[in-house]
Amino acid sequence: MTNKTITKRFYLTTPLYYVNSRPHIGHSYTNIAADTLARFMRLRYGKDHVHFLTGTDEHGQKIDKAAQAAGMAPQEFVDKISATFKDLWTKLDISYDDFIRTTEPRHVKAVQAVWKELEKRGRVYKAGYSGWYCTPDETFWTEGQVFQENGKNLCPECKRPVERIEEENYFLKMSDKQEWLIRTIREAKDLVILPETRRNEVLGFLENNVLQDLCISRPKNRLLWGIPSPLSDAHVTYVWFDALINYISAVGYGVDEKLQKKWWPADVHIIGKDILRHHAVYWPILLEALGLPTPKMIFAHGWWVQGGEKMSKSRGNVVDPLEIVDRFGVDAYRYFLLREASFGQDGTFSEEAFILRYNTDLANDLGNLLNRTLTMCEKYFEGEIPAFNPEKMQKLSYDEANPDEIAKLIFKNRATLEAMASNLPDKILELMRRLAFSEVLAEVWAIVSEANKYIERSAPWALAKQGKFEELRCVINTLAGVLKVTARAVWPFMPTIGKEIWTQLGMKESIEKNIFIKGSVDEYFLTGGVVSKAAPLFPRIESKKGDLT
Ligand code: ME8
Repeated sequence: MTNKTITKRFYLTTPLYYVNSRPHIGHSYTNIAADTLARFMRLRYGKDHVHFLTGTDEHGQKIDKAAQAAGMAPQEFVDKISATFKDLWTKLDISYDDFIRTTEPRHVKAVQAVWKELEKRGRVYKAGYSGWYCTPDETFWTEGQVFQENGKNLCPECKRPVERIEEENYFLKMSDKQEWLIRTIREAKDLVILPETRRNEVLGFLENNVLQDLCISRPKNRLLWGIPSPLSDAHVTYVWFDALINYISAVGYGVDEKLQKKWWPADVHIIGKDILRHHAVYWPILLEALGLPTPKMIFAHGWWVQGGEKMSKSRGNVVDPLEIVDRFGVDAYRYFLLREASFGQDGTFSEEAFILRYNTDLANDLGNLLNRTLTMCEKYFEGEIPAFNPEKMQKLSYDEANPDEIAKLIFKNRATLEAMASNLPDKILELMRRLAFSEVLAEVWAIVSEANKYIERSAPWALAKQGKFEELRCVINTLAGVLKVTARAVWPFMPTIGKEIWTQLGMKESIEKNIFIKGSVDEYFLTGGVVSKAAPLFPRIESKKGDLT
């Protein structure tokens, strides 16, 4: 999404989540971020020009084992868990365009077509494999990569025990593409990796290691739960090789060339930093081997941690999104995740931090601004936002015979707020190019808090008492203007709340309209309109320690 990569269509993806257990905060974080970006891009390019893909990763040893532990057949098990992801996305307002499951026939066909294409291009071969396998990460490791502790061999990534494997497998050639990949990542033209630290991490890995060829199969006598290899009756596909292909199988690889051309290459793969290497090393090389372009951007965000450790089901330190949503609402949850941690950095989840943000940013700053504005419309202007005439106010403020210092100040502060609002769309655009969600929200809140200060400084209740109605009009119209821009700016982050503010302000047109056109928000600072009665958006919450975890 650098200037160069902006086109009139936008394809974004999330990882496909393993269905060995129910979704937790971490999974919801990636999908909320992707959803926000998708909504934002739809405002700019139009609904039909954005394709937002998510889904579930359903093969492999880990899922096979989980199904066995649950006493269920794998297919029955994955159907059940995949549905819990879908349900959560509905609950969290995730507006995906497509949900792909790796057990679907369209995916299976594409994976087999990829195998055949690679064989045709001479990129795969069969050989004996001996090494280590980490089931929780579904990752192969060499002798030198695992480490020992208390007589056990452990995975270098997740520090859990690995198992010894000796078997015949298929491999994808990697090392001859290493130089090409280093060059491509360095140039950052066709493939941008963000944040910068992650890009450096990948380059460091590529520059200090000779790439091993990637094992892409598992023998059927060890594992049946996989996509059959079209080259061998005795093998199924290695789960990571199968999973990565979803990004092209969902847009018609091997069956619909026109559709594939429409969407591929993806504009951004949003992932967590745990799966950076698979996406930034194996995936581009696989695509290059197929003769396809690489994704334009890979953004690897940070982790939600608890007690200093990554939140994950196997570590038993996860927070259930549904529990928080039931208590505090979907939009507060979406807001917290995207505001609390800068996208790319780790974040610490705690109930205290959640409640603090809720009460401060949502209840006090935004909720009160709306409440005070609507109440004043009700009290002083019979439930209407007063329309505003700049000329009258100009005259009043600068009347030389009778200078009105208060009017002057109110008019000047209005101009500051108007300028902030009118610059906001450009600022947001710039920040969204780097997926800087938290910084976007900080910009919006800067204007919200300036508007709250405007109320204090202008003391509208005193203006009313003194009969200064032109000034009062100016203040209230300005506040409503700020709120209209705020509603639109926060809508991709908080779709329900954005809409709620918008309709309470009496706005009739759809909120889903492009505000990223110069001058498109200026009219909000002139027009009036009938508002609804104030109803609190975010009732304050009293902290009850230790409830969430
Ligand atoms: O890796 N904090 O699936 P997965 C932030 N199937 N994000 C987190 C997180 C945390 N504590 N925990 C998980 C897989 N995530 C493969 C992917 S893609 C072709 C195949 C999020 O179920 C984050 O996006 O383990 C991370 O990359 C993803 O969930 C891993 O999900």
